[in-house]
Amino acid sequence: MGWLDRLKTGLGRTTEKLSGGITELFRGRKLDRAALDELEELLITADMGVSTATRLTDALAKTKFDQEVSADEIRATLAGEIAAILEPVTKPLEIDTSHKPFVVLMCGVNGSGKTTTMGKMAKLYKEQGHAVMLAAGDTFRAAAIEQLQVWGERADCPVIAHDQGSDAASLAFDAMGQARDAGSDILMIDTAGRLQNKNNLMDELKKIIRVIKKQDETAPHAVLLVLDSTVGQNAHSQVEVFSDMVDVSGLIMTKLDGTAKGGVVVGLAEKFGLPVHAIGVGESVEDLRPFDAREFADSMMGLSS
Ligand SMILES: Nc1nc2c(ncn2[C@@H]2O[C@H](COP(=O)(O)OP(=O)(O)O)[C@@H](O)[C@H]2O)c(=O)[nH]1
Ligand SMILES: [Mg+2]
Repeated sequence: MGWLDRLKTGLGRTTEKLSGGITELFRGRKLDRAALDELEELLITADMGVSTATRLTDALAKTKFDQEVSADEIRATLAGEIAAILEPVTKPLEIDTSHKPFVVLMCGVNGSGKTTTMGKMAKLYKEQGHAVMLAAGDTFRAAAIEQLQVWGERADCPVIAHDQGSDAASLAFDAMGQARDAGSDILMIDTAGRLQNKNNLMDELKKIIRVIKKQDETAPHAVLLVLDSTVGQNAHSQVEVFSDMVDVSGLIMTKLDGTAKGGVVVGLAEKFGLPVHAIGVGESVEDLRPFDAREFADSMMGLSS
């Protein structure tokens, strides 16, 4: 299966809700106030958020108010508007090779997909010819360390790990040194995501960043917030919470395949304007890809790009 098919299949539940919903709404119908309200509600239930939903319906009303409209016209117009919202955040993660290593810090709540995404990215970067090192910075759970080691084997990348329960910052410090000694191009550092104790997590992340900067004051070069799309609107508060703790430089949206809430990506783009580097639509390496505004918008509306 090629990427576009994976994307379409992955976004299936969101597409079904949106595209299917639009078909139901617009059967030989005028785009009057009632129709706009119903459409707005549909967009909100796909987790676009209220302000994005309003913006999208306003855009439709501007050109088509009180006209007979087909579901296809609505889908095409919405896809265009959505792509326009997503365009500014479509930015693949650029690896600046003048940094050696280019340091990537992964953050996000437990279960959001940090370790898996890191493993997938490591494999992709490795295949592109970069020397990649991984650091098992979620020292809280033994399973998290083992999980990263499995990905390390799969991606054929060394994994720096300390014992469970050890200090994450000292692991990060050690990893920085080892990556430099080994001449690694990219160092990816995993972290724990225990948001239950926000202050502890904040202290831990800040300490990790402090020790990284001791070895390279320009690092970390990317701080990626991994968000589970199935949490819908809750993703907004996760962005706020993590942005308070660290300078989030970009987002990765995972598990778009498990939800009809794919609209959350659009709402996040509109509200925060943070780059969306990649999206995950399944558990395998092939299911993680750089984000593309047009592809995403068209897939969500059930159009073929
Ligand atoms: N369906 C699906 N599952 C995913 C995706 N990304 C991650 N997962 C799964 O989500 C679960 C939690 O991922 P993990 O990387 O351990 O999360 P972490 O706690 O943030 O490190 C694992 O079972 C992953 O396989 C995705 O894009 N789609
Ligand atoms: Mg993990």
